[in-house]
Amino acid sequence: MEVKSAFSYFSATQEVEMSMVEYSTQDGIGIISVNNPPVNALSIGVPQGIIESLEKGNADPEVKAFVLMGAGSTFIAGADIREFGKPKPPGALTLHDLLPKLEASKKPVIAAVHGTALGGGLEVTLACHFRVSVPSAKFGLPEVKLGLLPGGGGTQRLPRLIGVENALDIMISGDHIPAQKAEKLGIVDEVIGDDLLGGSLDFAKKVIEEGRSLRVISEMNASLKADNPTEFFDGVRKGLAKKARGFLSPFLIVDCVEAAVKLPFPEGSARERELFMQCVQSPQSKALRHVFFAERQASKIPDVPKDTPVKPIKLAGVVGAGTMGGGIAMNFANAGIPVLLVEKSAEFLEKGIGTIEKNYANTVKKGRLSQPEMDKRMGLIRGTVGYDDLKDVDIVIEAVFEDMDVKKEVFGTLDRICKPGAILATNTSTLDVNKIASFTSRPESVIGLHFFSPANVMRLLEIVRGEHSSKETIATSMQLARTLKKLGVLVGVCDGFVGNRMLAQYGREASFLLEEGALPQQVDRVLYEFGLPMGPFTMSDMAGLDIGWAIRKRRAGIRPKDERYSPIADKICEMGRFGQKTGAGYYRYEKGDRTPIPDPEIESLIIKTSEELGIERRDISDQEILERCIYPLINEGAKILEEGIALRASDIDLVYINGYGFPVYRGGPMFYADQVGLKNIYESMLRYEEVHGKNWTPAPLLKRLAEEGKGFGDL
Ligand code: 3H9
Repeated sequence: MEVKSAFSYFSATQEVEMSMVEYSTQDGIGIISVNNPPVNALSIGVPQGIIESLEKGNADPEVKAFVLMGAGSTFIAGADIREFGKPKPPGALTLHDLLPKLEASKKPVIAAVHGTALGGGLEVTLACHFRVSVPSAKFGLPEVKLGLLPGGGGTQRLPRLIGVENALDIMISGDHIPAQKAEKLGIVDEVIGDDLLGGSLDFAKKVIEEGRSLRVISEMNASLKADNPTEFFDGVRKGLAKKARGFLSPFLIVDCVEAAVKLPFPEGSARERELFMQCVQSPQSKALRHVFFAERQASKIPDVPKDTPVKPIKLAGVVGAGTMGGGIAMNFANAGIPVLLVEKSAEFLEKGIGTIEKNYANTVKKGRLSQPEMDKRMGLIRGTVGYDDLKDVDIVIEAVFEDMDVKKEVFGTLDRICKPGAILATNTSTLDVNKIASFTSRPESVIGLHFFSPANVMRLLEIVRGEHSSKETIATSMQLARTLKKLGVLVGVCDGFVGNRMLAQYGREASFLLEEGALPQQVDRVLYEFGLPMGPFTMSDMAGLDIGWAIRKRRAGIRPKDERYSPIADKICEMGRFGQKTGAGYYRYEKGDRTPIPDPEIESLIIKTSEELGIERRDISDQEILERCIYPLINEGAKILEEGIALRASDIDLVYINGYGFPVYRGGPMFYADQVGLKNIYESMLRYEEVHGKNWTPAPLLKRLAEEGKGFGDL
C-alpha cells in the first residue's frame, strides 16, 4: 500500500510532527487510516486529518469510495478522554465538524472495524454509509461509564439504525457488543473475514459495482415511530430509578433518545450537545474519568517494571473450602484454570464443594450461565483431603481460620510440600503477612491476596506486598488479578491493610453517633443518600454482628484504657441478635424478608446506653453524620499514603469503591476529599478534635496539603 500523503499535526509546544491520519489509494479506493496509538482516540488533529483525506479523495476522479479504518491494533476507541475539560486550540476541527462531512460525502464511505469501535469511534462509523468488521471486533457506547452520554450524534443515529430499545440498552449499559451481535442488530452490514483491508476493499468494490445508494442514518426515521413515546420514556426512567440511583448520565441519555423520537434530527442533535456539555462539566463525570485513569494507573508499580518475568499459573491450589476458599476456587475455574481445593476432612470438603455447586446452579437458573459451562467449571475444581496433592501447583492461596497459630501450621506445611518457585499466598484480612512469610523458608514467594466476600463476585483484590515478596511474585500476582478479571491494587502490610483499616474508623464514628443522639436508621439514611448501597448498621446486620464481637472480645485485653469504646454493638450481641441471620440486629426483620425495620427495643437500648455513659443526647444534623463518617476515612487514607502502604491516593479510591461500595460517581474518598477541599476538611477535623479528642487529630499529610492549598491529586 503506497502512502501518498499524511496529515501532519504540529504541536505548538513540542514542535513534533505526528502523522495521525494517513491517506492512500488502492484500486480506486481512498484508504483513510487513523494512526494515533495506543487506541486511535479522536485527539485534536484526528478529525481534521480525516476531513482533509475526504476532501482529497472527493476531489480525485480516480477515487470511487473510501474505506475508513484504524492503524495498529484497533479502530477508534472514542474521544480522547484526556482532552475533556481542556480548552481546544483555536480553529481545531472537532468530531462535530467531521460527522456531517462523512455523511455528505458523494462517494460511499465504509467504516472497516477491527479491535474496538467505542464511543466517538462508533459514532464516526454511524456517520459513514456502511460498516464492515472482522469477526473479533467489538462495538459500544461506553460514555455512561465516564459519566457522559454519546455526544457525537450517537443518541440520535443509533436509535434510527437499530430501534429505540436496542439503542437504549447499548447506551445505558455501556457494554461492548461482539461483531456477530452487532451484525444481527444491524449496526454492522457485513462481518468480513479476518483480512480487514482486503475484505473492506472487496466490500467497497461491491458497493460501487452494484451502485448501492448511500445510507445516511440521520435521514432514516422509520425506527423511531412509537405509539406513546411519553409513556414509554417515563417507563424507562422508572426502570432506571433503582438501577442507576445517584447517577446523572443514564437519565440524560434517556432524555436525548426521547428528543431523537420527538424532534427532527438537527434539533435532537442540539439537545444532545447541550446535555453532553452538562455531563462533561459535572463532578460525576470528573470523578468517573478519574476512576478510569486510576484503574490503568494501579497496574503500574514503580519498582516492578513492565518487563518483570511473570510465572505462568497453570494449576492453582486453595486451602480451606469455607465461604472464602470456595469463592476463590470459583475464580480460577471461571478463568479456566484447574484448581485443587484442600480441606482437612471429607465432610468439610463435601460441604464446600456442595456450596460451590449451589452457587453455580443459581447462576444457571438465572440464565447467566449455561449448564455445559457450569459442568466445565465444576470439572476444573478437584477436592482433596490433605496437602500432598499441592506439590505441583504454581500458586496456593490459604483461606483458613484467622489465627496466627493455624497460619503457622499451614504455611510450614505448604513450604515443605509445594515445589520451589510456587507462590504461597494468604487471604488473611487482618494478620501480618511478614510474620506469615517468616514461617516459610521462602519469604520471597509469599504474598497476601486479600479477596473480598463473596470472592467470586467482588472485583477488588488487595495484593499485599510483604517485606520480602519478590518482584516476580508481585508481577505474577498483578497478572493473576487480570486473568481472574479482578482489579488488583498493591498495598503494604499494616493492620487491616488499606480497606479494613479505613473501615474501622468509619464504623467507630458511626457507633459514637448513636451514643450522642442519632439512631441507626438516621445514620444509614444519610450514607445511603450519599450513594453507598447501604449504611453501616444495615451493613453490619447483613454481614453478621458475631464476627466483630468475637474479635473485640479477643482484643479487649490490649485495648488502651483511655480509648473511647462504644458498648452498643456488644450489648446487641449479648441479646443474641447477630443481624439478618438471627432475624434481628440493629434492626428487626420479618421472616424471609431482608428489609430492616427500626426496632423500639434497640432505640431504648441506645438511649439507655447514652444515659449510662452520661452523654446528653442531642439532635445531630445529616451534615455532621456525613462528615463524622466520611472524614475519618479520608484522614486514615492520608496516613496510609504517608506510610507508603498505598502507592497513590487513586489506589485508595479504587479499594474503597470496589471493596466497600463507595459511590463510584464520587471518585472514591480521596478524590471526594479534593472536591470538598482539603482545607475545609482539615478545619472541620480541628473542630471535631476539640470536642472528641485525638481520634480527630488531622494526619500530618492532610495538614500539610491543606496549608499548601493542595489536594491528594497534586501528589
Ligand atoms: C467519547 O467518545 C465521547 C463521545 O461520545 C463524544 C465526543 C464529543 N482517551 O485500557 P487500556 C489510554 S468518550 C485517552 O490499558 P486495553 C489508557 O489510558 C470515550 N486515552 O488498554 C491507557 O493509557 P496508559 C469513549 C485512552 O487494551 C492506554 O490508552 N470511549 C482512551 O486494555 C491503553 O488503554 C471509551 O470510553 C481514550 N478514549 O483496552 C473507551 N482509551 O498506557 C475507553 C484508552 O497511559 N477505553 N486510553 O495507561 C477503553 O475502554 C479501553 O482503553 C480499550 C482498550 C478497550 C479501548
